[in-house]
Amino acid sequence: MRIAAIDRVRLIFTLFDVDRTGYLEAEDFELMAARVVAVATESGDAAKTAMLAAFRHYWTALVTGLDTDHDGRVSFEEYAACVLSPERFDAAITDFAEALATLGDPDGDGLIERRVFVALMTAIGFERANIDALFEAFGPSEDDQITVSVWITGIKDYYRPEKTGIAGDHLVGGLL
Ligand SMILES: [Ca+2]
Ligand SMILES: [Ca+2]
Repeated sequence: MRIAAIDRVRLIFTLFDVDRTGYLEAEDFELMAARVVAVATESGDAAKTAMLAAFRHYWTALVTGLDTDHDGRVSFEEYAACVLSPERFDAAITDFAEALATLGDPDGDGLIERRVFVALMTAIGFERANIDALFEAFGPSEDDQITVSVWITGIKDYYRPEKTGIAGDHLVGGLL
């Protein structure tokens, strides 16, 4: 099955509409951020604060760049336009990717254990089978860890429409 960027984007929209209003709103990002930070039990305050800021940065970028009807919320049709000009969201997505991966590395050794990865990705709302498939695609070490940099690259690739056959497609597989 060939996963297109629009399928990846659709999944993110569905997960990020935390309160199920059918729109992305500031509140969704607060709810999501709280949920993600809540499972990062081993992380320090600086990493949690950075994650909260990254979620807000991402929301601000989306509502600024995509809310074409200016109703203060982002519909799926509005959101889907992000695949047309992904470069506008590079800074916010990089910020988000780095904050999430940092949260996944509480001991700061540059490596992420599967259980921490699973906890964070489950908090975002992905299915366990998809999370494990993604972790495998990232090529874990013998002691079942992936690197922070591989995860950051994986997150950024996920949002790049020209990328196909990427590790992140495992998050979408089985859901379409
Ligand atoms: Ca919503
Ligand atoms: Ca709107």
